[in-house]
Amino acid sequence: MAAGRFHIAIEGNIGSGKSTLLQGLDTILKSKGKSVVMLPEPVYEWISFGSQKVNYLRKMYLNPEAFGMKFQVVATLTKIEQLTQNCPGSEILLVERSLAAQKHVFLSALTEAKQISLEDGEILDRLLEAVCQIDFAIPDLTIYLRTSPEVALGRIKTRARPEEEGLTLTDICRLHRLHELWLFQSPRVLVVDADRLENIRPQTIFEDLLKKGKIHI
Ligand code: TTP
Repeated sequence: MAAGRFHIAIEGNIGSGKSTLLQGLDTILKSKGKSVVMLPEPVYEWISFGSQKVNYLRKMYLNPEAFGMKFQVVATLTKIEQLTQNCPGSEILLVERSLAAQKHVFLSALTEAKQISLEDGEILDRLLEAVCQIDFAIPDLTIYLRTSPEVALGRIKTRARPEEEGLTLTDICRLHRLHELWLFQSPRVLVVDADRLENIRPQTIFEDLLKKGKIHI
């Protein structure tokens, strides 16, 4: 628990519904009088980074061999900046994805697909390994929105983020398998069957967390 805050991370495949749950839990916790800091994935930075407003997310999807490493460095940097901002007095930190997801899921996916060189992969792996051990990066509780790859891909297609239009079922299956290896059956993880929309209603998940003693309000 960093600086006395209870740190909740929401994980799951692309399109699993993390952002919606994040916002819903934020609203519920605030309505219970809690002081919450909510950190959505900083996608706006990834599509418009620095003075040149570079869209690294697009570049990474169009040419992962050339931009996979750069994109992951940008994703790591922006996540560290978010997590280390000073928010005095906040009781709960609600974060979309942890830094560990970048190591266990996205770096592993680039490595498996041979879209990153061995040298670059080792640099990133050591960087993420080191950063993931720092207090601010360690969640007290992880909520895993577990979707089937078909459902996740369906939601991605419906949402139609332009950068993601080339994503295939093979890509999503790989990300699904890496999430499963990392999170399914690990301690301190609440696994939610997120294929069914009623299961990812924030109120349902909030009540489940209370019932299972995962949070105390
Ligand atoms: P997600 O973090 O999955 O955000 P989302 O808005 O898709 O989540 P949800 O639908 O569940 O609300 O990823 C945003 C994009 O960034 C997605 O295309 C995957 C990509 N990404 C990487 O390629 N590498 C990374 O390390 C991270 C964190 C994301």
